[in-house]
Amino acid sequence: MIPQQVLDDLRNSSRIVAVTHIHPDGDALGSLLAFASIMESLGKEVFCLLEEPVSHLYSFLPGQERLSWDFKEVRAFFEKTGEKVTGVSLDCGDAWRIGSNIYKEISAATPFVVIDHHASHKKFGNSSWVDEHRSSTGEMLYEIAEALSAEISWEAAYNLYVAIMTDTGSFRYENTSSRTMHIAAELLEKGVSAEDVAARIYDNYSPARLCLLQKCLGSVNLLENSQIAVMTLSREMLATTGALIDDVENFINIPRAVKPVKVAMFLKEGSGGQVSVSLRAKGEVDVSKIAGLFGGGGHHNAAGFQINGSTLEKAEALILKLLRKEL
Ligand SMILES: [Mn+2]
Repeated sequence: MIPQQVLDDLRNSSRIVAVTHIHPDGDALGSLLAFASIMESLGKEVFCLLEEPVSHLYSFLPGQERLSWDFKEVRAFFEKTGEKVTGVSLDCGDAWRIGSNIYKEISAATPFVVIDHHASHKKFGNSSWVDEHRSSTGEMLYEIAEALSAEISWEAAYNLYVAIMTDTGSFRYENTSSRTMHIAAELLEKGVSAEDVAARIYDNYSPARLCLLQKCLGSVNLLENSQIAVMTLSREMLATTGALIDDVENFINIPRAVKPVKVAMFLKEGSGGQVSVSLRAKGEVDVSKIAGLFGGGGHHNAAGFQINGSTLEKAEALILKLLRKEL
């Protein structure tokens, strides 16, 4: 059930600043764009604010001219009239994941409405709908649109479909329910092509991305009788292939797909001793618990976090110690 306060806050707002999490994925961007379209169909004005430009992997999303990473523009939006601006956070499990720069820019937004499905969600905002059993924020927005009797345009349907498809690993993960499939079917009814979305998400490799994949796969180590797979990305691999950091999206699903693997870990070397860690699990291991120990978060089967002042080797040893206990 959608909390009444969330629906009331959305109904009563005429101007909205909508945000999502940093390093936005398909659910984050698809939800943000769909939300703007849905609310605009109700006559509301929506400003979609991001911390940085959209990854080239998602440059096909319809309506992305709505997105802005220009803080001057958002300040102008706040100043335009005396009217209050409602804040809406989509797919964000923790206030800090909105991004500290954005958080400052939107601090005047009130009320602040939160819609999310992360198991590790830490409550924030004035009203919220958080349901960890939902496949995606996109799935939740479909129901919000229905509850508000809003129109779902082709553009909104396309973006919601991207959101749901990417967060369910193409309707394969345990978060895929019969309701997820019903909603996906409704979106196809609105003219979205499942083939088109799948091709744009999965058949979109640049030659540099393939070279990077070769190097990342070359780094894979299977440990603990192949129950743990470790994959690493060094800064040198990026430099020599000419690929972009966004290109690593979905790489981790390959070691995860190895039958005996229960947890796949992907370590990415950043600058200044920063290591980003993605964990993907199958079955009982709860990787959001491990991510939580490092200040990160996510879902039972997919989580991430960062370690500062470390190296790939040190970070790997540290996490392996924790993972072995969970097997
Ligand atoms: Mn999501």
